[in-house]
Amino acid sequence: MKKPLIVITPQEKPMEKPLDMAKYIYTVNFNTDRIVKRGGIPIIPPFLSEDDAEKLMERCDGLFMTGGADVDPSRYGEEKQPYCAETEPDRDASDLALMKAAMKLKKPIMCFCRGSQMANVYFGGTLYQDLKTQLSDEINHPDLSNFRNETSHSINVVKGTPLYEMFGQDSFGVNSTHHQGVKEPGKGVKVMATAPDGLVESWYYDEDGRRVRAYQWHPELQDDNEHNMVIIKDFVDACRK
Ligand SMILES: [Mn+2]
Repeated sequence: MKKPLIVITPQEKPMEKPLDMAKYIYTVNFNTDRIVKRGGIPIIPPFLSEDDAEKLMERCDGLFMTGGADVDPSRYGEEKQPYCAETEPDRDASDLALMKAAMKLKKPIMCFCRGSQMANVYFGGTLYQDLKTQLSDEINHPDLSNFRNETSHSINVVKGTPLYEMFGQDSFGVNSTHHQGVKEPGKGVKVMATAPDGLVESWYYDEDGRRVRAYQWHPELQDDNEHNMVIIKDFVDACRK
């Protein structure tokens, strides 16, 4: 069976504090491990120019847009507010270059957390810079109490979407470690699931043979969970085609 080569978007390396470095390695290991377990071969490049992003994507089979820092609000035409956290402009540029290349070359794309936000911005959408300030505090989306691996809140799945077809369930639980989220969906972005406060928790894009699946939670951190195993396998299988 073909083993797809999957590009994982890199994070900025926080070299200043040992704890940040430990967190960085921890996150990288989770992302690569899940791809290996579902039958793919992960590749983490450094930040890339548009030209090199396209040359790399030509040789690979799919793109995994990972979690991380806040997207710079200038990318969606807003001023950065005090409640927006630290941004990584170099990472935004590299992520967008890889996204553009994968879209052009029609390679499947899977997005988790920040990846889902970045991809929505790619399609011209906007983000909440802080959910508690701008949407509601009904749900504790930035739930850091559970070490990322337990269910934080439920989601309502939209019938007729790929996520509904995957499980045939109206609702299930997800983890939640984000303080930002999709405000206005971009062009072609279709909502697959929402949180009880109405926030978009999952969306997809299927046009002209292009395939994007986006999830606001962290399936890679809750890998023994029946839903998350299938979500990652679904992507790796799509990259194999
Ligand atoms: Mn959430």
